[in-house]
Amino acid sequence: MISRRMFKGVAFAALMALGAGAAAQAQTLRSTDIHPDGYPTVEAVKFMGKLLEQRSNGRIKINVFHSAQLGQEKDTIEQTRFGVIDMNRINMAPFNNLIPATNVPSLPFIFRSVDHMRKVMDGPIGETILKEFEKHDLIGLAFYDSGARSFYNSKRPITKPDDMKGLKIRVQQSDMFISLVSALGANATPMNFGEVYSGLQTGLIDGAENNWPSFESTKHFEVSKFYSMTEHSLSPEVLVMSKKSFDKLSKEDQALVKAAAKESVAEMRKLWDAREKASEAKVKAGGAVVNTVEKQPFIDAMKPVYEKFVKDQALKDLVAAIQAVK
Ligand code: BDP
Repeated sequence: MISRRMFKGVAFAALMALGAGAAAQAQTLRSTDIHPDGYPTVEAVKFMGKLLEQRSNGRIKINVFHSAQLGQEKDTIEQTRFGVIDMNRINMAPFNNLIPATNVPSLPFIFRSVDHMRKVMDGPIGETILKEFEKHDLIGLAFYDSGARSFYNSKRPITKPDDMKGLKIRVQQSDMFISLVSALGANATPMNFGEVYSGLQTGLIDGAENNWPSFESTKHFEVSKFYSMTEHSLSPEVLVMSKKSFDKLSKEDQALVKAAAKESVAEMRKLWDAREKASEAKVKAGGAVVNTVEKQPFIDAMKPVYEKFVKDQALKDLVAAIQAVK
């Protein structure tokens, strides 16, 4: 026979267990991306979400708010730091002013090739840069590819640095990118990604710079047809988590999140490589006028950017370490 007292005790324990269960129960992380549904970065985070859901038996999910539903990149950084947004897939450039080390992989011509970039970002140098985010209430989870950024404009093909003189070129909100464009004699205009199409259309700006998939998905090629393959920056994408949100997870769940993020990188690259080709074909069919350039004059013209942004020893060491990766 169970006494009244024992029954009470059992019932209490059962309630507690229920409570604990509820606390560790289903939680959905809100992740932001300015790109549209189907874009490789958006799909990669969804892929990560599926892994997490499986491995946590459905407890942890990710809801990807694509198409800048939660705001433009610069604004979402603050919201992620405060924990209003749990995760953010964003380019390195909007972090350049806040986190000095993020300038390094955004630097003009720092990488010899995509393979070089992948090797560096996957290795200890990448880890060092991810760690830097922690000083700013963020957990750096992984880097994604962003192809090569090249200039496009509505006026003329760019074949040499001189052709850039006087053009009004939109850049991301990064002093380093302002300086990179200024080094060519163009006028840099920092602007949100979402405002570039109308900026081009109204003539507020003459051009911008980006990779094939972004040039295509934004339809910028419709209003800015000269796309010149300067390939001046491979500035990677980064996936970060709010430290506030991360700290709320158990140690085990934190490990799950970190592993799933890392595993989404290979998937992202697979999607990216295919999308680059598809976007190139689409843009060309859409009437873009594409030209190649001799890179050396651009490399030379952008040297002052290094002098200005790679001043302290830690950054100098990072640059040297990247260059030493074979
Ligand atoms: C795209 C990046 C995105 C940037 C955008 C831009 O994926 O994160 O914000 O360029 O130029 O390539 O703003």
